[in-house]
Amino acid sequence: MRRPWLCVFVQFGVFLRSLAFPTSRPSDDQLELAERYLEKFYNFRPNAGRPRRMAGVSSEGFTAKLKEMQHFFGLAESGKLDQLTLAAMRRERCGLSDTEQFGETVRWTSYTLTYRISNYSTKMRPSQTRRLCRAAWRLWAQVTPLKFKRRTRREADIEISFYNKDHEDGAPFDGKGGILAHAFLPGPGIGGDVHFDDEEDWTNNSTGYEFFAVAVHEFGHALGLEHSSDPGAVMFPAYNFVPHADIELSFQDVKDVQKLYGENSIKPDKPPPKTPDKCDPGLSFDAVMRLQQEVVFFKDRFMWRTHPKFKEVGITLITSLWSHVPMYLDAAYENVASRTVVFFKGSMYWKVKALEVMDNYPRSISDFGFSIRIKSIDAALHFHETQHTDFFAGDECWRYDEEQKRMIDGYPKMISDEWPGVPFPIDASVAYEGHVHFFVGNLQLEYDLNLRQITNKTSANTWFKCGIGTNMINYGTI
Ligand code: 0D3
Ligand code: CA
Ligand code: ZN
Ligand code: ZN
Repeated sequence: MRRPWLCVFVQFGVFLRSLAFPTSRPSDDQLELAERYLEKFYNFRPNAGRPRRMAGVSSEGFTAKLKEMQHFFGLAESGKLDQLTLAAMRRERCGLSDTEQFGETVRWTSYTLTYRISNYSTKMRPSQTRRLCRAAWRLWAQVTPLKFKRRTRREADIEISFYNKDHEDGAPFDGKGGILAHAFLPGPGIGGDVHFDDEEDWTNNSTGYEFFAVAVHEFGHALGLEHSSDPGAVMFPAYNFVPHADIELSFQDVKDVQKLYGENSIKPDKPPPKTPDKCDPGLSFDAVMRLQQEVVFFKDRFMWRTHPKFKEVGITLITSLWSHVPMYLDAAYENVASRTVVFFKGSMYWKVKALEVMDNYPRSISDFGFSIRIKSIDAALHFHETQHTDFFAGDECWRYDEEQKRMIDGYPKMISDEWPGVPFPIDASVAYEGHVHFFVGNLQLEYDLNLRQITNKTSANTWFKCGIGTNMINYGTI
């Protein structure tokens, strides 16, 4: 029998139950989640020879790595697997490699495919289910020569059903949360069939999962697509959609499905969104901030985290770490003293503590004391030694006193007076190890605070350690 596409790496059901009834000892599944997480992100190596589930339980390495992780997330450095720590790991699960690797490419040979909704969910009206399925197939049909037709009586290529727990295909569902659905690769019989877990809250509110998003993903599997490592792709292995956001196929999804079926003769009016490439010589940033030992770079829906201990700079969705922080940011900084992170977009700002947006946010940036003509800011630059934050807006610089919670007298000043040689408007700025780094387009300008001048110009993505030749740019005058 064919195996469905399962995402087996984390037992969310067990995890969710443990949240409701916290126990003092973590379960085997929680330990396994933590171990895998620390292996992947903190270079943790469990003691060789001991059984996997037991490894690391009492080893010092595990506790030390766990503390390192807790420090980064601004959690109590207990070295214990408490609920907040597990929640933070769970958010990052998207970075976990998908353990299921089939490798085989299978596709339908017919370009007109039929589907049948063999039963309906108890959570959604049949008409709504039909409408959402039609819309989900349309996304794939728009970029390929494929056509999808719904059948009501005769057997179809693709059977769509809702099931609870065991439904006799060797892959029982796990109740609310965890696995949301699965699908079989193209083929006869059960091949191409899609099963949804009917215990999910299939609604469009923020607690449930959007049926439409899951359907687009599962239909991708039913067409023969594997999981994608691109966090911007619909075929990314973990659900990471922002509530109410428009769901669309990414550049990678389109490329993958067109490899199997070719293009649609009608070209789309706008190209699918591309996940930014860290080695693109034209790469620019929306915002850059220091976060404990890391420097975090923001672009569109994504961020890169450079940690001195990580060998590679990885890309993730902003929402995989901070679920209610907006994308396409203007500026961001960490207030080290209060352990809060502040994000700016347009006229609003969001304050985040221990990964959660604090109550009553977002709020208006007028709180900081900007004049009414400042509709948005370009960049924020925090100095934790002096508790000052400089905000850049057009050709102006505003200096804010974090202790007094007000703008310092005499500001705004012209950037050309306060930061001589720095062009405007800037995209982003960050202070790191005694230097200030300004980002303007695909350039990074290093500013010496003592000399009060720019001392170095490099490409904006210098931090990403891209190979020589991949980021050759013209450093001409700006
Ligand atoms: C799944 O259930 C996928 C389905 C999926 C994945 C990404 C986008 C839409 C649908 C099985 S093929 N993944 C699990 C998941 O994301 C790991 N569960 C929800 C959660 O966040 N806990
Ligand atoms: Ca489930
Ligand atoms: Zn099934
Ligand atoms: Zn999947």
